[in-house]
Amino acid sequence: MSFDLTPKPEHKFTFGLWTVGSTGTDQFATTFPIRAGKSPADIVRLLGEVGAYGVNFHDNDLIPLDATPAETEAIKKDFRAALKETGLVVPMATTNLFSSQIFKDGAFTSNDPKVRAYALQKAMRGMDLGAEFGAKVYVFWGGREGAETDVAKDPLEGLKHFREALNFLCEYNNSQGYGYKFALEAKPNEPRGDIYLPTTGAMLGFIETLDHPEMVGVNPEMAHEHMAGLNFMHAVAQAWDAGKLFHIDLNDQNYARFDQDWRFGQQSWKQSFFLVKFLEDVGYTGSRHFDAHAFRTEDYEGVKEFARGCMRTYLIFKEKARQFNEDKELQALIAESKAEDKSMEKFSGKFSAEKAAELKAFTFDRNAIASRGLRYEKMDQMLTDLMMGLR
Ligand SMILES: [Mn+2]
Repeated sequence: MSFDLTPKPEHKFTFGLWTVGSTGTDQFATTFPIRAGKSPADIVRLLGEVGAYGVNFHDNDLIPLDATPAETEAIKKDFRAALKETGLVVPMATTNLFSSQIFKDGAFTSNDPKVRAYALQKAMRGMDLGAEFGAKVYVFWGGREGAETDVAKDPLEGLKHFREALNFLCEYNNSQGYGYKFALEAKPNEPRGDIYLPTTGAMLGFIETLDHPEMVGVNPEMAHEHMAGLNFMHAVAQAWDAGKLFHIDLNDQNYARFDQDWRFGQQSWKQSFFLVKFLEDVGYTGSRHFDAHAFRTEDYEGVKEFARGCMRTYLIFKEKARQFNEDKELQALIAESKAEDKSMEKFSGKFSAEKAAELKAFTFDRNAIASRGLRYEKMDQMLTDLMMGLR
């Protein structure tokens, strides 16, 4: 093997405190903790040891919900010291608007105005905390912004409340001079029966209805789109095309299952390959954030293997993408499949009445065009060979 698989700062590999810090309980609390909890500072040290670039947090990953001011200051001091010691940065922060019973029917979209106001307060305090550690991206994952039944909760009202909250927080961002970019993360369901704005595409449509659409983009998560049975890379491409790919959550997942949050590349080699190739080809420069958990079978040595594996697999696919792009035979077949034809140029691009008239009058040989084999079978097998090290 001739290529370097060592994670480096320029790769922008980040993990959440909640990812490698997971104690292995599941979301239904049917299992007890498997690993003893680590302090935020010790999680930073673990990430430093495996070579990560950054660490992200929810407000309550760092500061427990009911911490006293003295406890809060002590935790921040330790955390800051660990960042300094390891050189890790905090590119992203977010709010936990889902783990407290007050959010049983949502946060920003709750029917109860007291809950909505509390959620806003919590988000502002979370933004203060993130800014204190230099975060520039603020993620919103509305885990409980949804319903099990539409009998009393109106999705139109929900969207209105969600919009009002984001508009308020955009103004707060400006008033404090934080310079955050907001990134909305979609998920189709779990923990709610249905979560509003269930896909990245839905989020992209919603963003255009906000007061400050330029401040708001998306944080697509691989597992969440796969839960919905969708092609993740296609969602990411749409976000990129819209100039809205502000952050990305990498992990893995079997299609149409519960939120499995596996190590990046564990399951879906090909989808992961195309995703990495996309990010590298377009020149995405944001964080490659692994929002995933080690198996519940693991001790902290296994957690380190998990974290190293996420980064290693990314770098393997990055190298494979380079090989793909430099594979002359493959590239020739791709070019051939596009059947460049200069005589068609007159029909493309901007509309004109003359062009439309000429195109309407043109005769196409439909059978001849359709009879051409595109050789996708050959290329796809070549990709398999390439990925398996046979090219
Ligand atoms: Mn996520």
